[in-house]
Amino acid sequence: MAEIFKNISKIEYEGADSKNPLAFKFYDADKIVFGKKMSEHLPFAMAWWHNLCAEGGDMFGRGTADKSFGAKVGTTEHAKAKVDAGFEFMQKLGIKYFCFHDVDLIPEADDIKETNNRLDEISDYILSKMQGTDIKCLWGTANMFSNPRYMNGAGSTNSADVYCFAAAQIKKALDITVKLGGRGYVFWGGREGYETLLNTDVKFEQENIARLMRMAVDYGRSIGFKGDFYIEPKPKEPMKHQYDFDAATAIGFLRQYGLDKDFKMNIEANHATLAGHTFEHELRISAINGMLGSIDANQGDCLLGWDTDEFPFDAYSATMCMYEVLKAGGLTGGFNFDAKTRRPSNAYEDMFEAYILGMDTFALGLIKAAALIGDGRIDEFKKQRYSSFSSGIGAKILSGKTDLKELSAYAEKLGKPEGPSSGKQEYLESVVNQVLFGK
Ligand code: XUL
Ligand code: CO
Repeated sequence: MAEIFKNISKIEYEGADSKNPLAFKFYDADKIVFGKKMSEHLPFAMAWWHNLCAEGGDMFGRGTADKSFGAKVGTTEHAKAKVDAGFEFMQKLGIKYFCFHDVDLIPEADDIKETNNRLDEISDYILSKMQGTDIKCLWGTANMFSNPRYMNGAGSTNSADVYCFAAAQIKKALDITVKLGGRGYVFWGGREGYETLLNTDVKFEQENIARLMRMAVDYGRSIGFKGDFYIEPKPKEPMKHQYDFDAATAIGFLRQYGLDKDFKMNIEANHATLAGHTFEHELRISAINGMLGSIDANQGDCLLGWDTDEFPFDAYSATMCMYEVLKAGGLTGGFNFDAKTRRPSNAYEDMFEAYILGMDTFALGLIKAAALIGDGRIDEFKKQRYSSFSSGIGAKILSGKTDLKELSAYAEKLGKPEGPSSGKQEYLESVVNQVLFGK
């Protein structure tokens, strides 16, 4: 088969002093950091939709990038050319996973039976490409937001017929995910929300979404899917309000409907910031609830109010992310670059340079997070900060063997509390800078 990215050879690690744009400066796959190979800490994935499908169109102009890969767009040959391009791309970068929506793989037909036939054919082709490589599927999902039938939602639709189409798409996407050995299955509810409460029965819609998720779990388990289901929280866009607003909301929803044993979170950095949170906040909330599953690695622009899906460049943010991931003991999923090159970055090299940037940023984040933990000052400070609960009345509170009467008597005896001690934020921030930039 003809090489597609002709002037680009395998991307190698050349180190921080390299000036070669097509080399890794920080990502050194086999290097041991914090007890494991970098590649084990960082199971990177390629997002089929941005990398192989999106041509850079926006609301004001059409695409600028050529993603035909030598075939006529919209044909079976094109679907296969995307697979060829994707595998060549992943192999050249040393990426071991990919993520997909059903309709990223093939053009959707008018009749769902025909769509499913196309999905069977292309997934056979992907499977044949996987053989002889170490490339695997990280997660699959069904696109239940682009087709006009989902204008009122998928699980949250007012139309029982449309609900059945959502169910059919999930069933097929699960079949393919299992066929390709996927580690996870994602629900991102882009249309699961509302534009106005005037026409919306929130309780009814949420119960119907939960029913659909329950059926997905039951079907998935019945065909041997052993991985995690994920909710990918996002507060808004395209809907004004989305039910999976943030990790805390999604975790509450899963617990309410008894889905928390089968689901974890897929946290996307840009979704976190749209919800008014930091990336690390969403990771922390997921981790402390035992639900940190996977990550959509990208970044937003704090000056813009929408999901810009930029390749991660912010080394502070990546460090804070990897600090949370290391503290949580790693991910069961991976790091999917749900990110697109900027519209004017329309050359093949830009696709590679974007992934090099993303992989290097997370490698840097990993190295620096390990250094922060190794330095120990932050963890030690945090431990000390709560030390009044290690003995005396504090320990009694933690044991649960006290009550308001006893605590009130204790307070009256003291008359006035000591402290509390300084939070020392500025000192801790300077420790971070020292670890990041000191020699
Ligand atoms: C949309 C988004 C999706 C999900 C998968 O903001 O992040 O691409 O990752 O449907
Ligand atoms: Co995403």
